Amino acid sequence: MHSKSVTAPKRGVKETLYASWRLVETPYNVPMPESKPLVAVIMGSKSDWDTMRNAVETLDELGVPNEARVLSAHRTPDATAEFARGAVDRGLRVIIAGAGGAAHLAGVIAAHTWLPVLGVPIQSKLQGLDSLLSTAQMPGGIPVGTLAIGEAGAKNAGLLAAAILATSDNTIRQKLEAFRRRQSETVLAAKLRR
Ligand code: RP5
Repeated sequence: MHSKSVTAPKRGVKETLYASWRLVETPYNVPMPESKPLVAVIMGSKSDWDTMRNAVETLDELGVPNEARVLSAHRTPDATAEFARGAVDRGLRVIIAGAGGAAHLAGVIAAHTWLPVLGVPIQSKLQGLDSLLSTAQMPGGIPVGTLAIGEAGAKNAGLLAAAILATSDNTIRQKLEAFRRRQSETVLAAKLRR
């Protein structure tokens, strides 16, 4: 696994212990030690990273402080609940959760926090239909905003998280508006070969 040390900001002993996982850069654990994360990108397995990195890259492009990590509703149920219960107090404002197959991660996280939770169904052995249905079909009372299956869903989860934050953050709003302008210009500039 690729790993690269990054410079740790000055912290107290407690903070250093708590934040130590964020100070080592790996493909499955993306740190932003300089900024307090507003969005968490959680995935059920490291095998989800190729999909979920689209959410992280979109948030990075829009300058939204974020963190990414693996937590599983089934394989690490206690750590998942602990993360979700502590999310508000840690300053998180939106949680993106991607999982595949029997995809309960987004729903379980939503059960433990009132923060907006955006679910990304991972492409699976059943083409992601199992992931889509198990993420989207929440009982009334505990919402999960479910995006499209796969990479488009992960990218859109990043954009939607930024849009939620943009309602109260002018800097993110400007970056989001600029992103949309650039996207429109690219589409309108498309040349078709005959
Ligand atoms: C889910 O099971 C994960 O979100 C992943 O999409 C799927 C398979 O996980 P691995 O067996 O690849 O770890 O919980």
